[in-house]
Amino acid sequence: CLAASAAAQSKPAPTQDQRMEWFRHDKFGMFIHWGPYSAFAGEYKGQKVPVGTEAEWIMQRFNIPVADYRETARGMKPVKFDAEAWVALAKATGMKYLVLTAKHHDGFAMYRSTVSKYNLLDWAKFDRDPVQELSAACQKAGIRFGVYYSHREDWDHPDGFGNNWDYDRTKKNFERYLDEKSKPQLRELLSRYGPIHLVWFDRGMDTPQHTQQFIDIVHELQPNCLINGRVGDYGADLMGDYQNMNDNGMPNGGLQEDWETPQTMNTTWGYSKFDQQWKTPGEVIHRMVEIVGKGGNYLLNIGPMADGTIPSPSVATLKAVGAWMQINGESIYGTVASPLTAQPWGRSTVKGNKVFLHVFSWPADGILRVQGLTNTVKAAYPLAAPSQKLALSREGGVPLVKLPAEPLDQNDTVIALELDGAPRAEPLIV
Ligand code: H79
Repeated sequence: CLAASAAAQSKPAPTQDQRMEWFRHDKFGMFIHWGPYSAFAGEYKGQKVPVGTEAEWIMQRFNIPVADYRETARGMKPVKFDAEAWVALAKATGMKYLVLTAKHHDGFAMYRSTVSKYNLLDWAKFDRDPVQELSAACQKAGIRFGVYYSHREDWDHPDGFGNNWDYDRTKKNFERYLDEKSKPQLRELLSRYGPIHLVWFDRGMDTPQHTQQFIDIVHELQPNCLINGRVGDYGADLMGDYQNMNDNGMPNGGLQEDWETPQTMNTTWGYSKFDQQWKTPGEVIHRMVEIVGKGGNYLLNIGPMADGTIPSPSVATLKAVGAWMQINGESIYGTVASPLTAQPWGRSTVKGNKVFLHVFSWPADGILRVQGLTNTVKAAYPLAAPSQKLALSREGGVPLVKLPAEPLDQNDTVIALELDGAPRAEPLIV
């Protein structure tokens, strides 16, 4: 009886491996940067945020006074916001998780906060809660929902980090900001919206003590929730569940820890009406394959407009990526880092006894040379036409695959190889 009640009381905390399971499988998520900066759209009193830099930093870049920024925030009316349509787009793209900026550095909460009136419902009098709606839509669609929360940086609160144009740096009481706003808001997000699968912190704490306080809050309220590596940014050991690359960063390869890279579709995270430097579907697919082939996750950002419209070039690109994923998703989900390095024709991903060859540029002679692979190859076929078995041979130890006459996809034709065991590679020059 005693033992039974003890067991009911203290369910053992999940191990890190258990918490990480979905993340390791899912590989591809949608990041959403959306807040009052979206209403500025890259311009303040005729001053333009340079294309190639972060439009969501407009308040800091032009030292916009809090009072001014707050006026624009008050006008945010996302009448076209459609949580189910956003989640449907993520799903159609093949994304498995979604992370919304619940509060970015500007300090504005995109949900009903009782901690601070500076939020979409109380401040802008928009009577809908995007965190609630997206959380519900994600649950319905089987997408994992996460929140971005700027825990250290806050340019609205007098004691928050970062705003030294309105506030005197020497008079700030950072602990007060943490106690009054940052920690209580994190608690709200983790206790009011059902399962939160990931908290994505940014510009982390500069002491391990502060970092641990935020980790403890997450573990207390949602033991299964993941915490990204940027919860602490002081350069010591990783304290989150996985490591983040720099914004838009790509590792050379060979990372031991779990990792994810956040990336943009143009060059900004928050919406800018000036930035039309969109990546093509091919570029997005090639990045995804490189990231996943190096063992990482791809968190790809959209920057909706203030009214809730997602810029149409990004929608078109995501749909094209989704069409490719529909056919080739098997070569992305549940894969692990490939032992093969980049090849003249493309890259590879690995799952069990299969290696997926991603052919970005079609060899002129129609023969695919798989440099470095030492396994016996049992069968080869395109993922887009699995019944089409491809002829195999070997030349000086290098496996050769006779390709179909034409690429089956203009960006990436995936050829699956069935091997005699897990893929092995000759030591390659890294
Ligand atoms: O949320 C996104 C970015 O806002 C955030 N991380 C991603 C996910 C971020 N954190 N730090 N940074 C970006 C570094 C930003 C530095 C700069 Fe700037 C912002 C360089 C240009 C704009 C500040 C303002 C320094 C120069 C101008």
